[in-house]
Amino acid sequence: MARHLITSAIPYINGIKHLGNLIGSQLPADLYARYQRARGNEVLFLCATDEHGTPAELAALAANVPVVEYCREMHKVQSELADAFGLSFDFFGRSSSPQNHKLTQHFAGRLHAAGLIYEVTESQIYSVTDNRFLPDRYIAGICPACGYERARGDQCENCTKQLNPTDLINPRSAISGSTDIAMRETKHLYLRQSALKEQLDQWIDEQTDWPILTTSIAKKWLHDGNGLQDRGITRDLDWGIPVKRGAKAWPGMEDKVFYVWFDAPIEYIACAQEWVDSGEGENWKRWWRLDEGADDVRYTQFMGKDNVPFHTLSFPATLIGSGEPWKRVDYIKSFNYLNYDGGQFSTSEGRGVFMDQALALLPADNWRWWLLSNCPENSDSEFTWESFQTGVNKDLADVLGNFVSRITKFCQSKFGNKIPDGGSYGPVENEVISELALRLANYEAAMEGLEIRKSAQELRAIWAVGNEYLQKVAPWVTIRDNPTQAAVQVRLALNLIPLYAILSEPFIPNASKMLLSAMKAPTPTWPIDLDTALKALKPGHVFEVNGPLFSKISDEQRDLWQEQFAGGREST
Ligand code: B3M
Ligand code: ZN
Repeated sequence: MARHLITSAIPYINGIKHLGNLIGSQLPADLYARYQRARGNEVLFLCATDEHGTPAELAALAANVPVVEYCREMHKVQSELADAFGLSFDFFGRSSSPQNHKLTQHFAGRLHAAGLIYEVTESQIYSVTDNRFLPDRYIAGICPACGYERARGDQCENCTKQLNPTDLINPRSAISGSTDIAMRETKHLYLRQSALKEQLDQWIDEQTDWPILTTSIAKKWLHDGNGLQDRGITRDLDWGIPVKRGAKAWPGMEDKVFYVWFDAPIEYIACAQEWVDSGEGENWKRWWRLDEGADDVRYTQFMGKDNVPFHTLSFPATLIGSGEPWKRVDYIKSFNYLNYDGGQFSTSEGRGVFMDQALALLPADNWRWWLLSNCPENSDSEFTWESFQTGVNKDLADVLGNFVSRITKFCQSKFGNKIPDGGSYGPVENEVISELALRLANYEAAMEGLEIRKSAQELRAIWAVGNEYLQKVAPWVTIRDNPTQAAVQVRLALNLIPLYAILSEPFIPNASKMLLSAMKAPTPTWPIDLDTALKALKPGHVFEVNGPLFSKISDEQRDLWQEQFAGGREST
């Protein structure tokens, strides 16, 4: 039995996530976790909320609640939405947990002892009106690259360029809007990533099977310009993990906290500790410590492309620099962006479809299927209402749903609610089985290789085999002259349903559950032997026909939704 540690990038706490966020990390991570569990492998699937940094403080300010309370509430909201989307985390932690405080300070202490942290006195933007420094998103202004008026101190949301607060034109405070801004000196800690460049470079070179998107971003940061830059890992903020060396104070750093990107990846480890401390897990070290049994773990991370530098360079630098035997990632699956109807999804502008809104329209499986089968894997992709309608209507309703309802209804009308007896496979049945065997192998290879769109295509093709078979043998015709022959046709087709259920489960877990319960079938297990699987429902086995599995989206509905969502939502 293989052991899989799987983490999704941890979503910022600042509001409900949109579908672009969801498909960029959490949903594909869930697909993989479900697939590996179904194969009988041991899986630890972790995610958390990313609660520090300026996004959290600003969102709390806008909501007019203390940041501690804001984070507690939003963690609950995000956790409930994750459940409703079927995200099967073994634990959904919080980067503000005591475990993460302690572990982050521990890493800082180790890095300091190894000579990998140094102090820098630098000029930073200070708001006289607000009486504080304005790091990252506390500062807004005009993007020097594209002219966008509401660019933030860390990044322009319009053109995605990474920025420093001092790059902005006409900077203003994001808290008060004040332009009474001065430069003041402040002291910060820097992580000497440059000292680890050789080791990181070599490690990235060894990852020959990683997606190009992942390695090309890592290589760019390693080699562009002056090579890998050291990074500031502290901020002048109140909310965050206090700067300490292990349990000891850090002289001169008393009023500062660690930068959100320093503590957020450490939460992957702390999350496993939270899982154990909550009483759900037993031993986090056998997942994370190479000296305590983690050497046979395969660790896969999922994230959007903007997160890649932090996972290929900064976080590994923290782990390597500690000098301790921490498990490092084996495979990084990264994603491009999902766009929304001719533009970008945007949290701050409320543009696009957000997780809560999506579930108010249709069950999670509809969204899961469309998002996964159209995920921005090799390039950006785009959500349009028309494409969504097509995915739901054609794939789910016409192919899978229609197959199930056609064969169950036909059986019910001719043989009753039970698997009919008699007859045996002929050439057509054997052909169906060979085609399925081929497609199943393709599907497994694509899932193992994390080629998500390809897996979806193979799955769709597997569903289509059922319809094609029915079309070809036409049991409704066969039954007139040869009821025994019709019985074997119906029996084979009905046996495809539990097979489809297990293969589809990672994509559409609820529909899969409904199919298994309608067929009163035991969950088939991997490895799938088709001959056995397709005879699992024996003659006489009783099943129950339920309502349609998926409803179609009408043109009117589609147009209505498109219009409703055109205005955007109030930003959260
Ligand atoms: N919260 C950024 C994001 O949600 C950040 C990821 C952290 S992963 C350690 O895109
Ligand atoms: Zn810009």
